[in-house]
Amino acid sequence: MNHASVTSLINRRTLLRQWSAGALGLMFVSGKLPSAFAADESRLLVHSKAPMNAEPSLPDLVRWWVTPVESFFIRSHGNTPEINADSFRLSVEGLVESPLMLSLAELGRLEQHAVTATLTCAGNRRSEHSRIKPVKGVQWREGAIGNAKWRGARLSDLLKKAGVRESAKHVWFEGLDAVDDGGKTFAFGGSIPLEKALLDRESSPGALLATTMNDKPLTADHGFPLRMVVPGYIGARSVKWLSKIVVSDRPSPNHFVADVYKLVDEGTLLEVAESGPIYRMPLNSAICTPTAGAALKPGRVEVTGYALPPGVPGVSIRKVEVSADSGRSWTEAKLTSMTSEFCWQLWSAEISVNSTTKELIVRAIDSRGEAQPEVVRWNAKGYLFNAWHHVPVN
Ligand SMILES: Nc1nc2c(c(=O)[nH]1)N[C@H]1C(S)=C(S)[C@@H](COP(=O)(O)O)O[C@H]1N2
Ligand SMILES: [Mo]
Repeated sequence: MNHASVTSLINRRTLLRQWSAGALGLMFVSGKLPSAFAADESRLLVHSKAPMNAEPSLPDLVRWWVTPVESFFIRSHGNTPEINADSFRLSVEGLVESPLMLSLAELGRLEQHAVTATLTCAGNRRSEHSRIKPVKGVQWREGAIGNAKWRGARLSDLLKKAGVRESAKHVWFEGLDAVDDGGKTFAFGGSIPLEKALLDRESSPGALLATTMNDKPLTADHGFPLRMVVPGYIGARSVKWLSKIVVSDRPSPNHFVADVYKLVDEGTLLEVAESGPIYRMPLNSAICTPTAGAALKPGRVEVTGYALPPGVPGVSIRKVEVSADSGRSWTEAKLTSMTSEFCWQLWSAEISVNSTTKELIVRAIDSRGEAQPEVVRWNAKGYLFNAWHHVPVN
């Protein structure tokens, strides 16, 4: 079977599944792709519909500390599967004493925990890498980030129930989607070190098996009925449509762990083989208002945006600084939201601009005193862009 027919088969299967689910019948008649309908596109800039990749505008993004689902970016590599919650099962296997096969009701009987945590795509701000030298992939602006309240069982509790063997070092996740890549079709997968999975803190579980987002069941695009949420890590480790957990002595061999999410200069096979998977999302910040190209009147201007702590337990944002004179002087921003180790920090600053002001710049400093880098090394896959954010203004 060639690549194109595999794709059309998957689309057809998805269509049939959704058709039989009944809910999207009218959309089917209108002839559009169902994957596009699960999202409220009116508030998102859609990079692609199949797979669904979309981000909010920056002024919309920082309107709330907890991002409404309608303004939350969507990053999917394959179809958005329609899953029957009644027949859904999560399997837990590998290096465990008792493999498990759990329904959603059974998962719901584990102690439930809520956490507010920010999810950021490793490719957030990729378009800025591309300005240095073009990078393939979704050209994300600064909006592939969102902060939501998630609820569900802790991964650590599930692993305790299964009984982790002594040789275990990593936990693999696998979704129910079908991704086409390099002529093959397979499920998206992720993997985290066991230590991270067990690192429950008062403010946050090491990793959560989330069934709700902002107090409502997950939407199809965000992983219904079950997804991982791994606070502090790149979004790719928070596997959606989660159906399988494997405990192992090594990271997952899934393409998205073994090959994709790595920092490489040119991306040769050797370089990919020699570098490890990315886990943490580093310190970052972005100006969200005013937006690029805004016409500013000389005088005081309010600048707002977000800053992201480095995903290290106990480390939060200490300071955010804005400059209107190419970094010669800096104005300290007011932190306008809650401060939490795995959540973004919203901020606002009043700064003077004049007729010579060409751009606004922001940088963040974390509670260890580490500052966001002024420049960042270009990498072939366009990940982890976290240089000072520059916004040209008139
Ligand atoms: N099964 C599955 N899980 C996935 C993905 C995917 O394509 N398939 N994309 C990952 C990536 S790269 C990111 S950034 C986040 C995005 O989550 P969201 O779409 O809910 O914002 O989901 C992750 N989990
Ligand atoms: Mo991502």
